Amino acid sequence: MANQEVKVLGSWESPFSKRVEIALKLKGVEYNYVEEDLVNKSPQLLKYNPVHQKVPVLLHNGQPIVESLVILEYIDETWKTGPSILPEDPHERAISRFWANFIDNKLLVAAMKVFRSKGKEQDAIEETVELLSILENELGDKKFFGGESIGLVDIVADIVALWLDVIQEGLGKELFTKVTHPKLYNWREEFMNCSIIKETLPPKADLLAYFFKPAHA
Ligand SMILES: N[C@@H](CCC(=O)N[C@@H](CS)C(=O)NCC(=O)O)C(=O)O
Repeated sequence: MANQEVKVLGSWESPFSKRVEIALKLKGVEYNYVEEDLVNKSPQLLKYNPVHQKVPVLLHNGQPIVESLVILEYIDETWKTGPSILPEDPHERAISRFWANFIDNKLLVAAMKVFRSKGKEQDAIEETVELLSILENELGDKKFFGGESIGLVDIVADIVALWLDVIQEGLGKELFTKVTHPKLYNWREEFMNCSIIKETLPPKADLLAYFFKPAHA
């Protein structure tokens, strides 16, 4: 596509923003990145995402698309270069969407309860561990949720690979380890070792410092 302008309004510590950057890089799409200050949101962010006022926002030739899962599908449908993010088969596509929603609407909700209670809500810890086991079961013996290559569920699970690890380390509470969730653990190693993932996700130490600084902790 010639003469196209692609811009991402994002935040360095946001797993949702990082999903969009990973997808654009997988597709080989060049983009301009604008770091948003979420404490002092820019007029641009409020204009382009008036409903949620959140990052990420993808601007494609000036047209805004918001909500990371919606953006990932838009990217896959718009740029046919590079690997497909969703499978071709309608049933497999539906299954991928189901697990992407499971991560955001079940797993993340439970993990946020753990984070907000500073690890004190034992029920939330147990629920998170159980939901991770369900996700591990879905992964089975595959290298990635997408099979041999990274797909929608892998990208959405960036939050599991890095942010959940930050939560467990920051709180000193085990959520998933090599012993409790061996397949998910191996998946994380494979995922974090991909060059695009390495160059896109922030260092764990920076996230630990950010999420466990006195204002948050
Ligand atoms: N469901 C949204 C979640 C996006 C989200 O929560 N973004 C956070 C950063 S991690 C944000 O912009 N927060 C600003 C706020 O809540 O005011 C998505 O998938 O894009």
